[in-house]
Amino acid sequence: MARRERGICELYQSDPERADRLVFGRLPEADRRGFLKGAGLAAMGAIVGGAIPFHRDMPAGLIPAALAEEKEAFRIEGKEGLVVLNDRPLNAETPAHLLDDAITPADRHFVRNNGLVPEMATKGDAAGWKLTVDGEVDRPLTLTLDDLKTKFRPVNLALQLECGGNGRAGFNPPASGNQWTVGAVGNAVWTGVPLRDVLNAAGVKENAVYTGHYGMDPHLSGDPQKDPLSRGLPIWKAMDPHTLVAFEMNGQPIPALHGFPVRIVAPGWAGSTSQKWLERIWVRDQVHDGAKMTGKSYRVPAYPVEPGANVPDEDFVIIQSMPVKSVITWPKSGFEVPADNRMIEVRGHAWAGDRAVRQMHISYDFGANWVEAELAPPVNPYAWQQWRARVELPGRGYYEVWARATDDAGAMQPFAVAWNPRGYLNNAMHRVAIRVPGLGQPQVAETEKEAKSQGGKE
Ligand SMILES: Nc1nc2c(c(=O)[nH]1)N[C@H]1C(S)=C(S)[C@@H](COP(=O)(O)O)O[C@H]1N2
Ligand SMILES: [Mo]
Repeated sequence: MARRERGICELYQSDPERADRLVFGRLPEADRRGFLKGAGLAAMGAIVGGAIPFHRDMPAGLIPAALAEEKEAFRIEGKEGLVVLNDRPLNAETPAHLLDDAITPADRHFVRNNGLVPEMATKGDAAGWKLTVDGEVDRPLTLTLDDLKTKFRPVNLALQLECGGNGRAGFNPPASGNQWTVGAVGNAVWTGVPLRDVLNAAGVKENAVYTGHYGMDPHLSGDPQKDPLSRGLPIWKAMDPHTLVAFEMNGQPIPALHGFPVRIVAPGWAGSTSQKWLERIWVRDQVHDGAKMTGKSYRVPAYPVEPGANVPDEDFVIIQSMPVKSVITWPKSGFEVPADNRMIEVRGHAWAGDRAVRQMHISYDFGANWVEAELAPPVNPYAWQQWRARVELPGRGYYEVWARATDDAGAMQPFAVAWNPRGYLNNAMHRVAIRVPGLGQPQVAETEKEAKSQGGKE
């Protein structure tokens, strides 16, 4: 197969015919039906594991279900149940109901790569690894993993990490990029050294304003001169004691996909600022201008724009803190509640960038009434918070449970979020479908309406 610059899923979305050609070999341009002839048909047969009797009716550009289910490219070892959005670079999100744990296990933590996984990470051998700290510092440093672990005081923190593009699938007109729904978020326990302590050991000069981070991941093109991603932080965020140079995830060496041996964790900010496979911290006297710091990458217009607007690059600002948000992890969307026992528990997590969540509400009548949920404090700053509520559905029918978090500045999740060109920062409320099956007349009884008209319950 030819070297692919883009993943199969993305390619099938944007150019299905070209994707077919790449996967199955040359195909006649004009005749899309019955395209599977000769070598192409044989190749597809080999891939799906058998001849295809109805190949004449198989639409061009269709990813065969067998390929989607079986092939390595669509499954990630150790990440069962995650939905792969792209295989090159690798991007996978977690279905909401698999995010139920307070601490996200590594095998359920979403993956977002901009380039390829570096060889050192795949091999899991940090022997040759070094971290350089240079630029606007008094004493440039070179640290081994051992130096990091022994010359500084490590901390353990549960930290929420959310991709800036989580929720992109909800934008209209659609924004290009991974079509994340709700699952590009996680909350693992990270062990590491506060970035602040590393910077202080090097001595940050007065004129420093930003850090620039470099990882070991190769660019998709294979060009060693190019970085897939090099992000940074303003000095004040780099100096926050919860911003870590981490070397363990949930008590284990960081898995290859999550940045082995060492990564930044800048909790509460767009996930892109949490540089994986870290090898250099360049302290700068200007805002870092590495790969995907400029243009429209991880940036949004400085002012509200109408959907579909064409906004000039110079009007974009860098995304920093993520907005208040929550996810319903139970019940799973589509859940059926028995008609004779309609009391359900609804639960999930909530988080709010650099802030804490102050209140959590749920509605099961499309937002007409809201019930306050029990909300736990974070186990430490920047950990997501658990919430739960018990509600009794009034009778048979179709319901949606909506969840809405409010942060400690009073900001709430909206029903729908304002559009932006690259589809970032979608913190619209999560909704799940619930059905109470049954025969007979709907029982969303007059009594309910009466209760409300007599002053309401909530
Ligand atoms: N070196 C490097 N670091 C990176 C990335 C990358 O592509 N290369 N992706 C970033 C993005 S966009 C996100 S959302 C997070 C995802 O972290 P995870 O894959 O551990 O969930 O890593 C960030 N760090
Ligand atoms: Mo991201």
